[in-house]
Amino acid sequence: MTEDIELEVKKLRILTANNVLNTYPYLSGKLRGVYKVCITGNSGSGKTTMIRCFDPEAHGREVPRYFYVDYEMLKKNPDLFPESNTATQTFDFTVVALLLDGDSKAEIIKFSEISEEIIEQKKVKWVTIFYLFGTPGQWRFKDIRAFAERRSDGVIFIIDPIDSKLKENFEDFREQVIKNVERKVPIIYAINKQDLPNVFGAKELTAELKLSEKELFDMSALKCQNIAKPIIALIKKMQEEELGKKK
Ligand SMILES: Nc1nc2c(ncn2[C@@H]2O[C@H](COP(=O)(O)OP(=O)(O)O)[C@@H](O)[C@H]2O)c(=O)[nH]1
Ligand SMILES: [Mg+2]
Repeated sequence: MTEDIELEVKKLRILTANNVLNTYPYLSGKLRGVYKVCITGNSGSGKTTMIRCFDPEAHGREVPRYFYVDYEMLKKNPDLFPESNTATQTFDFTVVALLLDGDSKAEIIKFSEISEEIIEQKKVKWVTIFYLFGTPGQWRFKDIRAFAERRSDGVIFIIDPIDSKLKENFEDFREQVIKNVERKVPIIYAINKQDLPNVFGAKELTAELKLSEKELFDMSALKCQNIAKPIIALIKKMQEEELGKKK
């Protein structure tokens, strides 16, 4: 079963890469793959905020975070729920490209901004394209989340350090993600909200969450700080596994 899925996914990625090369022939010899990556994690962890750093227009449909909302009251008190008034109902989506130059300097840009001039100007050697799916984190939208996570090639898992049930939520949620992806793929974890004072970071949570240093990163989606690092680490892991260095 998993083998069939693996083959089907590979076939689809090859077809997509060929389509990309037909449309952007100047990427020939530089394209390192076209992947589906999902950015997932519990509701309120910062998925939408992170994706907007790459593409401000990438967001899906946002709905009131709570069922029973008095809109009049909310209008008068916009900070009533300081942790955010809305939650993602569908999913956030954008296409980005990771550019690597000859010195392995990495940069992520919106794919729609790519051009032959940029590739030349930046002396780009390798281009990796990602379809980024930001999932809805709320339980009531779990079926839409399953769709957004389905058959991803890699996962960025965002952790909210101010979640009072962090460990429990982390384990439950991860179990669902692995099930939804339908096959074993690399996962990189990012502890968000590092701009806040006195929150746990990767240093404190590595052992607690039974992860290794290499798969856990600190970031602040709000300030768009360190958001490329987890993605670059994910690519590296995906490509290493593809080349069969690790199983
Ligand atoms: N302080 C801080 N707040 C953040 C950060 N990232 C997201 N938030 C806030 O957390 C709330 C939920 O963010 P959102 O991106 O909607 O989370 P999602 O449910 O995972 O998509 C919003 O009020 C964001 O402004 C961050 O890095 N630092
Ligand atoms: Mg969201």
